[in-house]
Amino acid sequence: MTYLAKPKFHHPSLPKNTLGYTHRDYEGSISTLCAGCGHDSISGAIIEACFELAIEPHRVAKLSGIGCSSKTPTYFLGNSHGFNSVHGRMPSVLTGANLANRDLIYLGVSGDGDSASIGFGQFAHAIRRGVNMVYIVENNGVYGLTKGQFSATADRGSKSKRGILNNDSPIDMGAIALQLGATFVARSFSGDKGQLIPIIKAAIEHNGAAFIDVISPCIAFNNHTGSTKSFDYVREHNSAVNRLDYLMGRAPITVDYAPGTVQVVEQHDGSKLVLRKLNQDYDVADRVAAMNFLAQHAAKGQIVTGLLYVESEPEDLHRHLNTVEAPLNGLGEEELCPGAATLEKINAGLR
Ligand SMILES: Cc1ncc(C[n+]2csc(CCOP(=O)(O)OP(=O)(O)O)c2C)c(N)n1
Ligand code: SF4
Ligand SMILES: [Mg+2]
Repeated sequence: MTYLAKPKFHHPSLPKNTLGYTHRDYEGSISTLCAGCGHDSISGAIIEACFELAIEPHRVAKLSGIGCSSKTPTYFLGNSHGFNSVHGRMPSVLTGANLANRDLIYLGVSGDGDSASIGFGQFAHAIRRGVNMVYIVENNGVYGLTKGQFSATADRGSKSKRGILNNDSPIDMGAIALQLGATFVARSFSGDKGQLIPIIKAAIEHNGAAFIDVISPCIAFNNHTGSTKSFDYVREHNSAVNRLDYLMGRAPITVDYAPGTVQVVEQHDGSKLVLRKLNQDYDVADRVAAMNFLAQHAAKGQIVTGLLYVESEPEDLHRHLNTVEAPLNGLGEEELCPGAATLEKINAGLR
């Protein structure tokens, strides 16, 4: 059996969002991952974020590759569109779907193996093209599904469960996403839902390539002493730069903050990201400073979390390509087939 269906019963007193939906309406099948796997907590955070944003489930398309992480879309948003693609190929499938229909919210879920090894090129091009999506890497430093080989995000000097040392340099997915031009970059920890849920909400509302690297310990193969992706190690070395208190619409900020303790980022639609600063010098609008900050802290063995970078006026692939607003399946024959005279004109321009 590849999945276990959940009973349909809803308790009448479950809290409802503004659409009248309960959390159950955003859940999926019962997880078959190992009990305690970090990935299940990320699924829980996605469910909570979509519930709080009162998103219509049919407006979401979940896409993934192959891995324990890539299995997780089965365990949330059971009423949404889903496509479980080939190992490392999620980004191109997502890009194609997005180009065909820009009206959906695209949620790409991947693993460190799926995105930093076989799918590294795919990841890079989807980010640099500015595909409007939320791209989540559930990063455990190993290939969990194939029994714990080091992945490309494993730190040099970290030890496998069987005592083997990793000698290769790690790929920092957050740093790479910054370098590639992602307009929203965050890092979080599966064990910190208070940080992760608002980040996911902000990423969903962002109209561009939003990348979230979530450290998500694999309790079966990478949660031992010597691992730098274990629950204990991440808790001890987590250096959060900010907390995203809330994300709201055009309403004014009513809570008082001490001067200099928050950074407010206004979005194109008038909504605001209110960031409580934990590091006074950190500026989420400075891409180059963010890259330096990550590199300096990585050299000290620290894991920088929080919203690392955001552009308030992002552009996306549709804007760059000047595509039609309407989903392609909504176009009629007239728009799709402009006729022999137009074709002749195009051909003439190529001669
Ligand atoms: C083309 C191809 N190569 C290799 C595999 C074997 N394989 C399946 S999952 C996986 C790695 C998954 O690692 P990751 O993306 O980190 O996910 P995790 O299980 O750790 O969540 C590999 C190598 C495959 N399924 N397809
Ligand atoms: S093997 Fe690791 S990544 Fe896969 S379900 Fe188990 S704990 Fe999670
Ligand atoms: Mg992995």
